[in-house]
Amino acid sequence: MLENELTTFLQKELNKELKEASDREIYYALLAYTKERLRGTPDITGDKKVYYISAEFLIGKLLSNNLINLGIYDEVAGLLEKNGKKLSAIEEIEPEPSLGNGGLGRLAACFLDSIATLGLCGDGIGLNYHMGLFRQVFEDHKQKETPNPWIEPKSWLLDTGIRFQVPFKDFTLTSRLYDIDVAGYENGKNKLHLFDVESVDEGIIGDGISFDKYDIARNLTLFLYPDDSDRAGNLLRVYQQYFMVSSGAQLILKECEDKGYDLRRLHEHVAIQINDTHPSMVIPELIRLLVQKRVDFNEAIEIVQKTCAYTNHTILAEALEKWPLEYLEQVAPQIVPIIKDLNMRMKGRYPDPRVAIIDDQNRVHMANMDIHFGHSVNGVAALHTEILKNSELKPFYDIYPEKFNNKTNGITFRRWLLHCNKELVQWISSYIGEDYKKDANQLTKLLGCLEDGDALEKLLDVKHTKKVQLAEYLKETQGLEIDPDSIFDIQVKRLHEYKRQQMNALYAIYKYLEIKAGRKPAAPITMIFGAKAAPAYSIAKDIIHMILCLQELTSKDPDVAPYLKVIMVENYNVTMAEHLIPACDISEQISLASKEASGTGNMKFMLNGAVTLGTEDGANVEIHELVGDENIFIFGESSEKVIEHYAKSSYRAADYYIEDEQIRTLVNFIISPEMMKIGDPYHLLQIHAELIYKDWFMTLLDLKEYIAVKDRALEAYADRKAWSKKMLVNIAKAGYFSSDRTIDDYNKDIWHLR
Ligand code: 26V
Repeated sequence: MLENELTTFLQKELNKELKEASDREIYYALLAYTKERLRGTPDITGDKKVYYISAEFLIGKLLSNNLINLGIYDEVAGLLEKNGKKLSAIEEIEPEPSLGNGGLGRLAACFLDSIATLGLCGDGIGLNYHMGLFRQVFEDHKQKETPNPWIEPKSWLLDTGIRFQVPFKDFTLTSRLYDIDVAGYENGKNKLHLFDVESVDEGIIGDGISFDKYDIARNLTLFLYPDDSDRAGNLLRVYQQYFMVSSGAQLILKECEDKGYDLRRLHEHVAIQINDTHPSMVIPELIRLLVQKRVDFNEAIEIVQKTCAYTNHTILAEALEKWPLEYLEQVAPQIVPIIKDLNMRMKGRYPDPRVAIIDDQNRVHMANMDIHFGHSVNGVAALHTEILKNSELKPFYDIYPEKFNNKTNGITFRRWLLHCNKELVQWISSYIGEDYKKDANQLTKLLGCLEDGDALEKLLDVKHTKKVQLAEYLKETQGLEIDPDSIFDIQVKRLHEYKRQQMNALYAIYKYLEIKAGRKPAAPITMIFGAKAAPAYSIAKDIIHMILCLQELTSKDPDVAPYLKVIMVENYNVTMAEHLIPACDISEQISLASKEASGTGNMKFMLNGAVTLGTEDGANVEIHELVGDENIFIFGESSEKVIEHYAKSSYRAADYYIEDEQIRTLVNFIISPEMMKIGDPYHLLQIHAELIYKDWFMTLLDLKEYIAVKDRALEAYADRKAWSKKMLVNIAKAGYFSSDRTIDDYNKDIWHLR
């Protein structure tokens, strides 16, 4: 039935036979068809609704995801195949919206999928950045940023016709609301609301990603987090944030009024989840709007407090937003008296300066405002929440122990298993049936196959197939050649010193020198990196430079190339992740303990049968507990010891460099003639010096143990049967990390919908 309907629709849309149409034509026809199907999917309704406000929604491509959630993927793929077309090729046409930096934005996207899948009434609120994050290109072994336009005349965006006025100090802008339908897995639909400024102008973009930072009316929704290294860039960020929350708050109140709710009972109908501090101004803005609607000021504060909840995603002080009051005065002076009032109330009650909203330098601590004037504060993994309670936010925990709770992150299994690894889905289903697709905990049934030699062999075959597919994909899209019979060791995530890509690069140097000395590995190794660096983060860019130099060095050296390949994929994004993750053998999760709040890539890799090589950090701790010592490779200093090092300033990288010959050799290789010939001496010297004199994230502290444990992991890979058991246990225990579980926890403890 669907086949007939779809054939008729496509033919009408294409104006020709399906066989005769190009992939691009078919993509647009399928887009139109899928939008139509989404339109016909019932809205999820409820007496209470959650609004997940976030500056980032890293939604990835939507076609396949929507087809899966609408339950029509197989039929569509089948029909295309009958006509000599491949859905996978058609997917390639879709531009990827890059509306996020990394984990935080991708988490928001996974959450929307799970909220709808669980049938909970809940929408996302964010911004419609026309260029998203930049597109990364490599030139002279360096990252260059270029714009990444993703909005085509035909896209997933629906113009709602809804407009709001957002008042700034010197002018007022009109916000336009665009929606993207979010279908739950075989369930109804919610919405992602993306606000755009009516006067935005792509024409003001100059070289690369440069533009006039002062022309707010034209630039406001051009880029995600434009360069924030100067005042103008920071102000633009505040403009974006206020524009988002004011539009969002107006929408929330409008929806309540349209339904006839009493705004004094807002908290009975609305839950607002503040995703990190970027949307924190929603608190004073809602208070302002309620007062405008004649709610008493004190009552408005109470209502807003009962409505809002805050999620913390990092303990890194430099990432916790503290806006100078003067910026807020410049952008949205109408909320400044409210913030000052909130500050005075808390100051009167809690004189401890560490819990002040406005500090003695007149900076507004956004997280502090959220904690005082929200009803819940959560961390994103068990260890992270403990660190918040016991150190980073201890003064707050002492005041409000009841507000603190943990919500360990999760990932949607629709995208990160059903969509990206159909071969593994088939393998799993052949042993435990299909129930796990709706109840991820059922995956533990796979443990029954642990002694089934045939099942284990087939699992290895699935992995090999995905490795072959990845090799083909990288060859086609980036001209990179890798050997599917080598071990795929992968580290993909944003580039940050605390994630320690530099430590992994030092391992590559170690292996290179070992091979040069005649000590060849049992199986060839392919080390794959993927990472974007913030445009103004120079050390991160130097690390990319070092890796790209190692890529050239290893590939051009005939002694080394057959045994060790180092590659860095260009423009790592969600689509690339969908290809890399299913093909991975060793998942690198090597952040300095205490610094990675959770990680979510770690969960995606585990679900796809990779074995983690990691520190006891973030959700790695929970992965370790679930799979046991046998099925993970753990190394590194504990978070307690690391925190102690910071407290006592007792780590000195230079000591390790001076006292350990091996460390010295590896670090010095960065500025060896071999490397200098390939790369830019200035940048190599920079990163060399950084590692010896600063090394703020303690690379050298864990380096030796990392090398030893990584070597053990690579050796363990040789015992194929034992390795396949590790893979199986990882897949079987991944159910806990379904974002359906996470969202169910948020709902039970914080939102209380239904
Ligand atoms: C932001 C910045 C910006 C300024 C320079 C330094 C810096 C360092 C870290 C960050 C991260 C901000 C928040 C964030 O993205 N957190 C990530 O959230 C994920 C979802 O909860 C979580 O899995 C990651 O561990 C966490 O880093």
